[in-house]
Amino acid sequence: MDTFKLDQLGWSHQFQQQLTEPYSVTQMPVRVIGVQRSGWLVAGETGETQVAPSIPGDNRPVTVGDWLLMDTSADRAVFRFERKSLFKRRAPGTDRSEQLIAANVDTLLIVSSCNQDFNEARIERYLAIAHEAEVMPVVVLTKADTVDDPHDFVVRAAKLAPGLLVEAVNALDRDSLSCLDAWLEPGQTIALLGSSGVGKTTLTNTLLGGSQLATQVIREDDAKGRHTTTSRHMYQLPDGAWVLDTPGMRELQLVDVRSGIDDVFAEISLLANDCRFADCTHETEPGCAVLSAIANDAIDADRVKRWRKLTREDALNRETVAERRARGKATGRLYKSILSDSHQKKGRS
Ligand SMILES: Nc1nc2c(ncn2[C@@H]2O[C@H](COP(=O)(O)OP(=O)(O)OP(=O)(O)O)[C@@H](O)[C@H]2O)c(=O)[nH]1
Ligand SMILES: [Mg+2]
Ligand SMILES: [Zn+2]
Repeated sequence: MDTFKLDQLGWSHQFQQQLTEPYSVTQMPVRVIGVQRSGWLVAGETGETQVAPSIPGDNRPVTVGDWLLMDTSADRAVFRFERKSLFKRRAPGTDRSEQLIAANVDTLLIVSSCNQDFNEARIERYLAIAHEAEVMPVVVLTKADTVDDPHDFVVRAAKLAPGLLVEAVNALDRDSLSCLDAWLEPGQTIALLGSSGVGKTTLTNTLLGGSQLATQVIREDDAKGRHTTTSRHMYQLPDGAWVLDTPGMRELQLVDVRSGIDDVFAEISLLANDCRFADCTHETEPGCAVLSAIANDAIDADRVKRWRKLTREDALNRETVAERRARGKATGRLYKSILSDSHQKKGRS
């Protein structure tokens, strides 16, 4: 079994300094490299092992990429280290809880492709998450080999955040991925996020170098006979970096990313400071700096629409369930009073 030096796993002073005393001989920092229902797959100086998915006295969720302190005598995790970075989203469905995607990532590869999957609004969502987590984003446009000229896609993507790096690649060809080598230093962790079918696993396999793909990558055939990733897992590349492959996300609802959104849409959010009203919605208000910039063609009206949508969504998703219920009730009462009011008016007329 492979054993790891901690620095190869991404250990750094940020984690080290969280230890207030030297850990005992039975304690060992480990990194969560896979999350399954049955347990956490962790890697450390003695190799890979599976541990029970819980920490006594700490029921906060753990995600792939997390650092844990393990008690080897009891074979269980006893402490989770504070994270360097965290990606999360609002879970789809009715419970709308927060769902952790990955922790302690150094570089986020936002994977999209040079075809119908390419979607500015979707890339902006991932960018907001990266900016909020203060993780360097790189947009990787796959399937560049399937179009005559990927240049148009690259130009469109590069406009989506100030200074954004965009690379067009063929995920099946290692040479075309050499543009990513700068992010693949030993101990670095890169995560791949993007819709299903864009090529995240293909890219991972190509970086891993052919032979390992059959055994390392957990795949399942979906209904269309397509391979689709069903769990999150980190893989160590031959050069010592870690790649975190994730299942494609159908829906990426943002939560707590207000400052991330402001960074991604900097040209708009900075303008908004000049609006006459502090609570300007940039829709009809007089003295709105955003509306006048649109009128002068200084900013892109479509991008403003997407910015408004994300800002609203973030605010809504930030509400706790209790707040949502309270608002639901209040809205219900409001509707009732409006209805009874209008009945009364009708009654009078
Ligand atoms: N020609 C070409 N095909 C690609 C490229 N990237 C991915 N593919 C193909 O696209 C299909 C889907 O790729 P996957 O790597 O499984 O996509 P994924 O993002 O992992 O999808 P999920 O696991 O469902 O999220 C496969 O048939 C790949 O061979 C590329 O750059 N060029
Ligand atoms: Mg996959
Ligand atoms: Zn305004």
